[in-house]
Amino acid sequence: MIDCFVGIGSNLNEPLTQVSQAIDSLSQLAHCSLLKHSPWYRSSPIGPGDQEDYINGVAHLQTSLSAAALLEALQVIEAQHLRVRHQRWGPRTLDLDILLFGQQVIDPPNLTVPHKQIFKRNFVLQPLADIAPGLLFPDGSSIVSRLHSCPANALKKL
Ligand code: A4P
Ligand code: MG
Repeated sequence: MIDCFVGIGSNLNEPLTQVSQAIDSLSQLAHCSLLKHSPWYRSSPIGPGDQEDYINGVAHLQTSLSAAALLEALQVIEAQHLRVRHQRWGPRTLDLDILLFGQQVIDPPNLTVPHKQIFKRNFVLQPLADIAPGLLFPDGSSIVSRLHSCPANALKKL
């Protein structure tokens, strides 16, 4: 089993309901066990134009799936939440990103792990630190040092 962290975000159609339902869906994923999830945070949007605030959090799973199979399973859950992709970094009902997949480094095109924006986003690093305070990234850096050097973006624990 591989320890995996999944970033959860929503800023459309009752985001708190979306992210809570996402936890239910993650807890039922085949070949995965959901170990825990972080508290929820309200965060200012990073991306184009006039968007609502996001609700963000992180889930810790153990899985026997490959990273590619897990991505497919997460995209099925996104689709169940009627996610429509219009615009990069645009508003969304549900975004599920693979933040970390064990200590694996996975290169593009289809999947980049660790997630390419992870170190710039406190709405990812803070909930990750809440549930995995001793975490080390594949490059040997710690969650504590990464959070310390992350740009501050408005973030409120719910
Ligand atoms: N993909 C590559 N790596 C991954 C990965 N590690 N996890 C590919 C998941 N998917 C990954 O993703 C496009 C493609 O990225 C997928 O088909 C997959 O093959 P997408 O979710 O359709 O597109 P996107 O989310 O619009 O683009 P991107 O660059 O993934 O955006 P992010 O990084 O997900 O950011 N502001 C706040 N406050 N909170 C947020 O949660 N989220 C975003 C989206 C922007 N601003 C935000 C937030
Ligand atoms: Mg995404």
